[in-house]
Amino acid sequence: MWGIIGTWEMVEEGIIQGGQLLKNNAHVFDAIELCVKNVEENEAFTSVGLGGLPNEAGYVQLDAAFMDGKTLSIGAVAGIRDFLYPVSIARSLMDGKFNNFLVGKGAEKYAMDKGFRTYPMLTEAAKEKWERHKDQVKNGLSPYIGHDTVCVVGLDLESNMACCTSTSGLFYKKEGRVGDSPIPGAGYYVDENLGGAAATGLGEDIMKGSLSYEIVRLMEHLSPQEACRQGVDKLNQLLLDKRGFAGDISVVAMNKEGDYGAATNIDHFPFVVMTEKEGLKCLCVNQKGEIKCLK
Ligand code: SD4
Repeated sequence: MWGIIGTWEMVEEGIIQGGQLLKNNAHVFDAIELCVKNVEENEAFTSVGLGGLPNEAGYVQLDAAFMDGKTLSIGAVAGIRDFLYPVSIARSLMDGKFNNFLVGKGAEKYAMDKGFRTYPMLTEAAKEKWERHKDQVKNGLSPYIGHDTVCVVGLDLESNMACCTSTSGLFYKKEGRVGDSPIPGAGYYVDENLGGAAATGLGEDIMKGSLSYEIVRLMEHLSPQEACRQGVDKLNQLLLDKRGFAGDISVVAMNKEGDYGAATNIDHFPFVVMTEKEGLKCLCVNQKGEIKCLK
């Protein structure tokens, strides 16, 4: 059995590429990395990699992570700039026993030393949007728009599972701000005995519930769909009870059988999945848990 699931419509082409690899017996690491690289290098997407919207200081500040469901190895980078494929840097950081999660200058030095490809990640379009936004923010608009992390969970024919994330984070975030996406347990988690889950939305709130870890644990007794629904509903309610506000929270998950699920507390959360059982599906889920086919 093989399968791959990812967040938002932008992931469709990458899911098809990753799915093809899995079908041909590739290792899950290669399939999910290819999928996310496809999103990172596409400058049309304003929330991941090239073309990502900049932080308050005006540059694109990137976070990415990779996790192996067999060994629980984790690799992650946060707050790096001007590397084309942050996900590949994160993957390579899984290898060592120490120094698996690097931030800022240290992460950039590591990536340079390892020969990862540098690239000017701020496009003209993103810069223009930043210029316009800067003026609007002065007039009291919320800075936190234009966010959508790519998160992918995969299962290969040898039953290996892994997941990864990549994001430019929230538009106009403070310099140095890190969200949930590179944080294990919050933005992603995978234990191939159970399955994997990954989250997108307001990192500050997703972290408060260690949401991806919670969903993976729930998959011990529940289907991925039910685990996603319970995980999101519980955190959403907890945030409302304790703080009177819950930011956007959306998740995808897959288990070792290739069954999948998704849940959200927003009106419309699109996701894309390709499995041996069902082929390619572009779906969306709403906060009631209703799933619709997008095409
Ligand atoms: C963050 N979770 O940096 C990311 C942003 C995101 O959909 O996923 N938005 O908080």
